[in-house]
Amino acid sequence: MNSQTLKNHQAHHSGICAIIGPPNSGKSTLLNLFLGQKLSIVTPKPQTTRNRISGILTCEDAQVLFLDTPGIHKSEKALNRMIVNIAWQTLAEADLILFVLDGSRYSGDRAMSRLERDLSPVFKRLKSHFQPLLLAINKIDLIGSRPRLLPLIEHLAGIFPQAEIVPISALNAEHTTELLRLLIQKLPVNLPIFPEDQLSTLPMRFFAAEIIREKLILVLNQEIPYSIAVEIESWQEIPEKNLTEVHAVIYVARQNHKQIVIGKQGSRLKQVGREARLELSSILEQRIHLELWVKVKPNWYENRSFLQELLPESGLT
Ligand SMILES: Nc1nc2c(ncn2[C@@H]2O[C@H](COP(=O)(O)OP(=O)(O)OP(=O)(O)O)[C@@H](O)[C@H]2O)c(=O)[nH]1
Ligand SMILES: [Mg+2]
Repeated sequence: MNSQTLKNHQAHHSGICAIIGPPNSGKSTLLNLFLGQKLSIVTPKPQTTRNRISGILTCEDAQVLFLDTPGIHKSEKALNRMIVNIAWQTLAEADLILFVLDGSRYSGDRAMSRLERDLSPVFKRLKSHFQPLLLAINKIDLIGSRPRLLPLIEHLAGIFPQAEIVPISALNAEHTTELLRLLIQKLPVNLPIFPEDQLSTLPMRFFAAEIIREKLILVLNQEIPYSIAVEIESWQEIPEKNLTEVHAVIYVARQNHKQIVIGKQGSRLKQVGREARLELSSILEQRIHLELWVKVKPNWYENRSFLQELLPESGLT
């Protein structure tokens, strides 16, 4: 069946949807909701996502390759600039752009000047992309009365007259089905690209490293979560035992961070290991033997070859 035949009968849409927006706006939460499964890590701290995360949604009339991206923000730090670059680069590959912003931050007093201050350079750059644009105003569950959103909606409609604007709550799945339907209709009429049971283009070991990093971010404070990297050193599947053995290294940037990550008598590291193992085990439906090591790699975020390994899509050569 070719795409013309599909057009004449029930149209099947497929394509790439890039999910972008400021840090902490709920991009990864929304991706997970669309997929009906947690794929991208989520924490209350900004700059959680560091890579481009692919998630494939297959339904009867559509297949969407979602690309969740790191939050776009301004920073002097090389690592942050690299991860923001990953987000912008992703747009070039997308058929459709889904921009997610935190509506609760832009409602109420002085909200529009805050929006201008935070996002006007981002909007300017976004305007140079010509793909269809959907603007999701997220976290509406945090906004007491809906009319408080009107100035934001009007403002966004003024900047992006062609865009669809949809207020949603990714946390409570409010208006997210409507958003997904809209999004699918805007994708090209095309056949599916991936097998229907494929959930991502990334390997499981990548997600294992992310799960460990998520558990670390959740137990650590201040700047430490931002100077941690996780790498899977070995991954061995032993089918006859229904077991996977995973060895992972947690890199910290400073000697004194090592003890903080390990905790008193290893308690913090044990907690992280236990939580990551349980999550991995339930995803893979098998037993997991997880070993974690903490290594000091001084200022790893300035080490180009290490960064290249860690963030292969950053464009670093
Ligand atoms: N109240 C509320 N909280 C939300 C909603 N969506 C996401 N959150 C919360 O916002 C925080 C950030 O969510 P993420 O999905 O990690 O945000 P992100 O945009 O992927 O963040 P980065 O990866 O850092 O760019 C988490 O604590 C989420 O639970 C929502 O609709 N309502
Ligand atoms: Mg994220």
